[in-house]
Amino acid sequence: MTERTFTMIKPQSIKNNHFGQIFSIIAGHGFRVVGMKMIHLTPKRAGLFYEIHRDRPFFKKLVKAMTSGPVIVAVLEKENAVLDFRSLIGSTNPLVAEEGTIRKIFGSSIDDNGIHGSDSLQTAEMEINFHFASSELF
Ligand code: IDP
Ligand code: MG
Repeated sequence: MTERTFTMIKPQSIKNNHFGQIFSIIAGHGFRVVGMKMIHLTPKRAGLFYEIHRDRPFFKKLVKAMTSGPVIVAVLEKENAVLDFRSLIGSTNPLVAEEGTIRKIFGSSIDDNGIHGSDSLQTAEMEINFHFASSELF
């Protein structure tokens, strides 16, 4: 089934100028970009985006990292997009991520794993609606 998933290129990947290579890998795996923009999250918006992690010990550090510079948010479309994209980015911790995954190639630590991907169809829908109006999707 054709699905949409949500991704966010994290600030470190923008600073390192890795976003071009990252999108090249994404496109090479058959994902079509149906929406994309560069934004700078406020601490409030970053906190809301990661609401489910609010009580975790790493929450403050996560919000700080996610607001340290602009991010690129994008909506990707493909058959089985949600699970396939999670496979393509790899494990949360780049140190244990599978060879060839985006986090393995471009991430340096669990705090700096380079990219976000929605973890379920329901989360994808929420995250897409959090960042995009339907008029911004093609
Ligand atoms: P995910 O991004 O693979 O879905 P989540 O568990 O949803 O992983 O965590 C969201 C983000 O929070 C991660 O991408 C990572 O940047 C950060 N994070 C998760 N767990 C830890 C941790 O144990 N220490 C520091 N940062 C973490
Ligand atoms: Mg997650």
